[in-house]
Amino acid sequence: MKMTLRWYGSQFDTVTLEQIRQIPGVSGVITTLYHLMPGEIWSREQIKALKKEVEDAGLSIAGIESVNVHEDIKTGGKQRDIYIDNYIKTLENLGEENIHLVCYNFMPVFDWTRTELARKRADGSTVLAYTQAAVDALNPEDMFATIASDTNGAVMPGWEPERMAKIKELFEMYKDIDEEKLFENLKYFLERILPVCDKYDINMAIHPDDPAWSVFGLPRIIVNKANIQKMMNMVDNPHNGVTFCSGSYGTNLENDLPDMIRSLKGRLHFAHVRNLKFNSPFDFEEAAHLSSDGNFDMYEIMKALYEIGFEGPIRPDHGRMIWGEVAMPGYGLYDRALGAAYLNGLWESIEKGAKH
Ligand code: DNO
Repeated sequence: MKMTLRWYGSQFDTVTLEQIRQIPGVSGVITTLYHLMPGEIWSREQIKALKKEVEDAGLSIAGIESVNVHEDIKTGGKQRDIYIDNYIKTLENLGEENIHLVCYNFMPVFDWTRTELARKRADGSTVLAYTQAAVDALNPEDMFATIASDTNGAVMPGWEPERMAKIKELFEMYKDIDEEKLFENLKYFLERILPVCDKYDINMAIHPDDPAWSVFGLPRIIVNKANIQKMMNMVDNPHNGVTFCSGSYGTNLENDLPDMIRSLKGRLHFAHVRNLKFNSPFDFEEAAHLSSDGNFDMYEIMKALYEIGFEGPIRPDHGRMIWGEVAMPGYGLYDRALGAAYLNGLWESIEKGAKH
């Protein structure tokens, strides 16, 4: 595996490439052109400039998170072919610049959903948290308002104000879309983009829905082992793979995370590893990465990745806000650096243990 950190670009991130470079064992970043909206073409010049900036800091681009998918593609709207053509053009430009991993999601309207961005834990740190009762009590517009007031000035991925301004329209687009239809639209999209992924050896890594169930009555499909198998079988191509995100699949306590990892051998292209602490099955908060701070056995998760011969990029995921840092919730430097060091430590001991 290759340890990386997510970086939103110098205009958007409080964390610098110089700081990332100093985290032991981190050699690459997972990044994006954060200012571009879903559906826009990423030009070669923009990609080249991003690459140069990262490489000048002594790091490499290990993959893109995300090239976002336009809602017309997810809903099978009238303009989907135009937006798929744009997506293909972006993939070609990434391929020409030697970038071989693209993380994306197929979540309707909202990307990840949390109900609190700064829940205080006993140690004084603040973390992202989710309570189903809060979602049930809010309508989507109010939900956006509560999120927007708590972001430490950052634009949260998937919750861009431009998109949220159109939230009613977006919900309208999904009124006839059920899970089956969403799967069909995903299939249509994948069938069109995979030839270009084959040509440039680009691994597409779909991110799970977070939380792994329907919110506000919207269909959500990338939620469990059976559905991932369905997604992979419907377009059976090794470039059609997944991002394994422990904190997203792990929201549903019925998902057996190490077992899911083992079932993804050869199709798991990217890993997000983090821990969750459950207060009840429908109230959880994002804990420190350490196993004992949450509900997941991080050793078993890393061991499963090791056992399937995972060679792709991995990143510590959302961190707690600690030591007075002010940053995008989940994406500060300090706790993610601790997470990277811990995951590297687990990996080293698993690897050496296996060789002895
Ligand atoms: C949240 C992230 C997601 C993820 C996208 C991938 O912090 O895990 O926004 O990047 O769903 O497309």
